[in-house]
Amino acid sequence: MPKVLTSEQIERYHDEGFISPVRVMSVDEALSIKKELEHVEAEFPEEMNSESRNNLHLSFTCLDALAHNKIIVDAIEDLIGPDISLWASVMFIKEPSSKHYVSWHQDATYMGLDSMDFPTPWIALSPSNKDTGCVTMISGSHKLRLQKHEDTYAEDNILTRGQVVQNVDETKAVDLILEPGEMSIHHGTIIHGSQPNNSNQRRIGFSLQSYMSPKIKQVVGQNIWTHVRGQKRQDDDGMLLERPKHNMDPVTVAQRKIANENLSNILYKGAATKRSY
Ligand SMILES: O=C(O)CCC(=O)C(=O)O
Repeated sequence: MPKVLTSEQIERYHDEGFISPVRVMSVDEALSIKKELEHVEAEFPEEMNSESRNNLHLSFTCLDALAHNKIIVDAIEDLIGPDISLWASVMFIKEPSSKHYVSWHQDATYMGLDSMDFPTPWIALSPSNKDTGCVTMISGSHKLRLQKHEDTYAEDNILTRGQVVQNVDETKAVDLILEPGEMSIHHGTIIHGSQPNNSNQRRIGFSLQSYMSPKIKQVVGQNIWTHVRGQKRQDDDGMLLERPKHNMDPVTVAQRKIANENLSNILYKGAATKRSY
């Protein structure tokens, strides 16, 4: 018996490669997390900015709470079973009237894992729609398996390498319109991207990329995982990420630094250029 998702949603995840929308919390609750986030962003600009956007759940308790949110994790359990670890998290912010976009890509391409079958929830902390530059999915494209990606490092492309898949069947594109407090969940090989934010407000999405069972192994580089629920992974080499006891907890801030260096070594393996995120 699924805990949060309906059988129809689970079926859709397998058939189309994504589910959207799923309500995680009220609009007011999400906007109060946004407020808290913008407060810590202003207070600790070195820790959180467009270049320092990975694994922020290790620095700020409101994001740690999202990574362990019962509704999110129950939905993930409905898809992958009870033993769950988080690979990393990414904060995707598009400023008002910014040209920033995300090109068509598949997440699994540079993650260096021995499986590509894992889900990523993307939680809206502000309205995400055509105007603000919502995420768009190519329905069913997760069944294509990995496509060739060209690394462009295009200036306004906020993906690590500006990687892009060509010849995408855009007739299958579905815009994921989310209110604050709603999430989408997408598969590791679905082709997706997003357009610039043409509105006068920020578009903020927190991507928990990705939740996985301990059966999935890191085969390129070394990742440090956040244990979430059930059986712990055995491949942490003694390093376990802790949960921040308060904002900017020095223990987890130090762990974040190491985790992000490892992440960068994984994501940019063999790349000619390395960005700072
Ligand atoms: O936030 C965006 O626009 C893109 C998000 C994305 O590519 C992801 O979460 O995998």
